[in-house]
Amino acid sequence: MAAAADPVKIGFLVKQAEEPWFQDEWRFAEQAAKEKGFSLVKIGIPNGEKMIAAIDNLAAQKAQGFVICAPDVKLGIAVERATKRIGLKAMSVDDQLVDGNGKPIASIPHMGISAYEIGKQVGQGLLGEMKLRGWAASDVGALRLAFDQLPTARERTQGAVDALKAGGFPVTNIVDAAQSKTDTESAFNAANIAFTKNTHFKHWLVFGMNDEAVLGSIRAAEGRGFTSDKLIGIGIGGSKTAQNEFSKPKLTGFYGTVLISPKRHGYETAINMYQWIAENKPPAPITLTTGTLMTRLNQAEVRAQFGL
Ligand code: FCA
Repeated sequence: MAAAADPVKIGFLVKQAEEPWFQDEWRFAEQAAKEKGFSLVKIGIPNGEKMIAAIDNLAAQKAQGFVICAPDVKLGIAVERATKRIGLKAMSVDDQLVDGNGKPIASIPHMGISAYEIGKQVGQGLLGEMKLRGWAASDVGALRLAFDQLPTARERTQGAVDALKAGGFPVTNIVDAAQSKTDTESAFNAANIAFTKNTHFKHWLVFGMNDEAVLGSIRAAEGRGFTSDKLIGIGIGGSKTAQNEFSKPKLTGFYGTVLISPKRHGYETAINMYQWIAENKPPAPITLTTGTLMTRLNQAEVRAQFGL
């Protein structure tokens, strides 16, 4: 175990290092490291084996703790065991770690998004825009990109479904498409199958767990002639994936996203971990962050509100 006088070293482990959201989290964690003068070790952990190797590696480097978004939340017990064995502090970000019964692990503090509420904002945004366009609900399909094995993903899309239902959208027009992974390509493939099976809709609403899910589906819909006037997609995130879409000269089906805060999730978790290590001040057991609907029109304003 590291001695109290050792310089503070903190790991930041993420499941999908190539995804802009995680790049942003790392960037803000770096900011915290500069400010507080600790060193930050960033490691991508695409699977359980890499995750365990990364934790061992941190211990060997005399790190005192880490922030983690695990490749599978069911690895929770493995994380808890590893941290106890080698005396490292752990906090989860984005995806809350669970035990064998699917129950959150109490010894690991967590910062995540208020998934269900944010999902509701997605659903309300889709309905609002659909009404503005005057579409008859009977002509509209709503595609739910599903990754139900991840609780935060399931809660996000459930929020959207409930908002659609509450707004009178016909439940039978909601179509599920299960992604095998949480990237754009898997979403593209899943959406393609769903569109092939449901050719009777004139318009589509699209939602999913993040911007990548929605973007992949939008690309699939566009490939079938659903231009932006027939398609409304709202993602969750607001990092580069969404910004790239918004900066295209031509409108795409990617109408909006609920902006969430990579600054809070990156900077704040790193600071929390630092204070736990250096000042013996443990993080709050659970912190849930909020989001705001962002479109091409209000993006500058909303990003500014988030300090981005
Ligand atoms: C999950 C998703 C990411 C991001 C994050 C807040 O980890 O996989 O895309 O939405 O939650």
